[in-house]
Order: sequence, then structure tokens, then C-alpha cells
Amino acid sequence: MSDEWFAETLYRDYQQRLRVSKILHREKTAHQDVLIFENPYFGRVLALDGIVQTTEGDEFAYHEMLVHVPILAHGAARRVAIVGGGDGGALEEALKHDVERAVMVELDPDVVALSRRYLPSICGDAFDDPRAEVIHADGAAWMKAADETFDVIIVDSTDPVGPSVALFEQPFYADCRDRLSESGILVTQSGVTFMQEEEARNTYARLKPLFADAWLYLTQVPTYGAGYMTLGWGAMSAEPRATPADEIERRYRAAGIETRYYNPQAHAAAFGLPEYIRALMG
Ligand code: AG3
Repeated sequence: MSDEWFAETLYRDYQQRLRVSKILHREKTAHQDVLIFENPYFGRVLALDGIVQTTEGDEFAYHEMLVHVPILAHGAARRVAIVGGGDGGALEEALKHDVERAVMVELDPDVVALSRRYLPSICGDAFDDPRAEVIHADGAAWMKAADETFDVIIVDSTDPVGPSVALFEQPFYADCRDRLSESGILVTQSGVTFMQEEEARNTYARLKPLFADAWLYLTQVPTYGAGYMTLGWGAMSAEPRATPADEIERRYRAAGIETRYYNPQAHAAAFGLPEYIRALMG
């Protein structure tokens, strides 16, 4: 067993380490530092600028909740946009639904190329799907200039340090809202709340004045460490979040998707927030 360890230093006073059994790729792209390695427990791991983005072992806990919750709450999503998400995991989940078009706007083309090569178990054939379009651009600038509408917009970003900062700002959320259809939904990656309180607090505070229904919901991703991750929720109407459980169940069955984290009960439960998170929302 190798004695090399990858040490993530994202959170203050807290560190997680993953054993590196093999380094598959290391590169400084025009935008960030990419590292892909193998860990005996989690399989292949993608780290950007020293921060774990996804692993073969637990990506389902993130991508399924990020994608299936808004799409099944919407009920008739045909046009989906993903901002970020270069590994293709969110795109792959979105394409499991009966969508007409899934646009992914990812800044770094190298992340897409490397994910296709090293992480096929995460992206599957998503990049070759005729319904998918990959655009390499700055997500915030692209959204501002876009002229089409989407039923669901998914922000699958890195943390708000470096290139993703604008994706956590209110002007970007407002541009997303302007691109949503009548009953559209925006969801955003909003950090691991226990360690990144500001992210959850700011996300909710910024979404609230813009959307008819703003909230946060939960997922638990082992390699993001230190407790629940919250995902931001901004919807054009209160209806999607209030969809009765039996209707979510019917949509889930009709979609015929296989999942390992998502199910209609987990969907409903994800909106039930612990008190320490409610407190951040004021
Ligand atoms: N997007 C979320 C990464 C979050 C990692 N940060 C953290 N642990 N606070 C990753 C891209 C996956 N498609």
C-alpha cells in the first residue's frame, strides 16, 4: 500500500486526507491545477486546486441530489442548463430524464477532456449524447448574454475561491432567474454548511429576494467532509417544492431511473433542515 497521501486544505482548522494509491494525471491548465488519482476506498478522485470535486465512490450522493430533485420537482423539464460540472456527472444524470436539450457551460476544456479520459464511470456517454451541448465559457458571462430559457438551471461549481466567485453573487442568480421558464428552478452548490456557514447564509439571502420560493436542501457527500452540504433552491413558483409525495413517486417511477441516494423519501426529507442551518437563514 502506498504511503502517499493527498491532503485537502479547504476548511480552516480541519483537514481531510485520502490515500493516493496511484496518480493518473497531474496538470496545470490555463484555469486551475488538476489532479486525478486513485484511492483504494473511493476509486478515482478528481481534485481541482487541491480540493476534492468528485470521486467514483460517492459522486452519486452529490450528482443525484443536485439533478433529480429539481427535475422531478419540476415535472416537465425539457431544457436544462448546467453551469460548471466539467466532470460530466451532473450532465449524465440530467440526460437520464426525457429532456430535449442539456447545455453545459464549463470554463475549463481540459477538465472535460480529462474527465472523458479518466472518469468514464462518472460521465458515461453524456458528452456524446445528441441532446447535450458543451460550451466552454465563463458561466456568469454566458448566462448574462444568453437568450434562451430553461426549465432547470443547475450550478455545479467549485468553491467560491478562484474562478467560481461570480457564480455565488446575486447578479448571476438574477441572470439565471431571467432565463428560467414560468415554473423554472435554479439549484446551486452552496458548500458544506458546518464549515462554510457564509456560503449557505449568503446563498439563501441572495436567492430570497429574487425568487417566489427560495430555500436550501441537503445532501451528504462523504468526501466533501464535515457534515451536510446544502444546495441552494430558487424557484419561480412555490409549486415544485410543494409537490405531493405520491406525485414525486409517480414521476420517479415514470422516469425509470436507477439511483443510489435519491428516492422520493430522500427528496422530501432533504428540505427538512437542521436547526443550525435554519438559524443561518434568519
Ligand atoms: N462541485 C462541488 C465541489 C464542492 C467541494 N467543496 C467542498 N467540499 N466544500 C464539484 C463538481 C462535481 N461535479
